[in-house]
Amino acid sequence: MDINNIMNALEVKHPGEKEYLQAVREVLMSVVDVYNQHPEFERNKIIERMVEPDKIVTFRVTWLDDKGEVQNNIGYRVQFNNAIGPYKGGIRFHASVNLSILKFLGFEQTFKNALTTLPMGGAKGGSDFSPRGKSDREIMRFCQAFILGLWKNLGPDRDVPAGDIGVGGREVGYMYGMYKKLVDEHTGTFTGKGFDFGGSRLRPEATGFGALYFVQNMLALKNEDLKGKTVAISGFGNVAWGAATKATELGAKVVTISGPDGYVYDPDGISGEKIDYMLDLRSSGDDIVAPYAEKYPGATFYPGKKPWEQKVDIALPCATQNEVNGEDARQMVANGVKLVAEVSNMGCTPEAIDCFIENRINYAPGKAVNAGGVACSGLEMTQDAEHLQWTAEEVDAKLHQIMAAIHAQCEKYGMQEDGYLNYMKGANIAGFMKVANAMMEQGVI
Ligand code: 2IT
Repeated sequence: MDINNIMNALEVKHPGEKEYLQAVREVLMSVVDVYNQHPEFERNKIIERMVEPDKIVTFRVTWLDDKGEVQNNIGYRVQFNNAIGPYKGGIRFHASVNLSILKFLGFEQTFKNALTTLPMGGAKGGSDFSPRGKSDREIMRFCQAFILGLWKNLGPDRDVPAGDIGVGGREVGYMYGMYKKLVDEHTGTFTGKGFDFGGSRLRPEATGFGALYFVQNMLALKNEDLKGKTVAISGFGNVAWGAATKATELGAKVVTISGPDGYVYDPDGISGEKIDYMLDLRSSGDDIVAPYAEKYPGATFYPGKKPWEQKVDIALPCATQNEVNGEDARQMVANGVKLVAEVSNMGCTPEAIDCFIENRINYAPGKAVNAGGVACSGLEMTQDAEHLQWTAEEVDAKLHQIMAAIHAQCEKYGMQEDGYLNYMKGANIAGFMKVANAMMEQGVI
């Protein structure tokens, strides 16, 4: 495989799609050696087929705001790869959403879902609609209009969406309600649904909880655990909330959260009711964390700054892509960070990842660390299909097993001769091999 040739061809076809090209390059760099040992992959153009989405749907979403004015947004669904199962992946509502971002997310999702051990293909969708400052009724009308444009492409064995940034239980409820009305069947074609209508226990917590179970596995390999460790978390959404809850439960002290306005440092630890206060901040719809420092005077708000400047043992980026850059990474290394686990998708820039790996920091990528979210979605699909709902204990036990299995795959493919575990390489190769083998066995299609 000639990575530069492939990347050049891709750049000509998809000019300026920087997040997508970044995600593809990272995977190609990780898998090139393994790929070259399989001439049948090259003959069947596995890479060329894998980096291109199977299908992209774009549609206009027109809805009425509270003033009765007509609003237009763009809706997308990128069905990336269904070699190992139905398309599966979240929906993102954020002003920044564009095709490059959704293609990078769909590409990553394909490998992540492969790592979960469950039969799910990769997809992602969303809209440039910004939920910030919108009323509940506006959100509902937007969700309904979005589904009017998308529903024909979905189905329990075809494509199963879920939440992502800007899409939580409320939005999934509104989207699923409209979907159900249109198909006139209660098929469970969304995950992240409310528990009363087919949702899974622990789905809201699963991304954050799973991430901490993964971190436990990373630490266990070094005969360490979370007790007494300080943790920097970015973001203050659903994922940050789940991660802070579990980190605290396991004996660590979470000292930061962040928003688009800056970050909060709380030396006493963000625990108990302070964690739940995050949810109040989120539901206010303002998208800022500054009020935390007014409510809890022991904390300090740093406007316009990132939490990575604080000295901590563990850093958990939980906000969005490329939130840790090379400069941040160098500062974290200088401050003696011991472990960095991306909970956001592609949370670190390539420069930051290089810095962590060069310095032998215990670093793991999002597609391994945050896979507990979509894994729990897979468990929700199973529960819907068998018309049963499991207890939180059953779901949690499975989540533990799945995160341990993902860690084992990283270890199998990422352990270097010098004893450094390169999780990025391990996760990329493990995910790639599963999808590549499935594509090979299904012929040239
Ligand atoms: O990035 C992700 O894995 C998600 N947003 C969750 C996807 C899902 O289908 O649960």
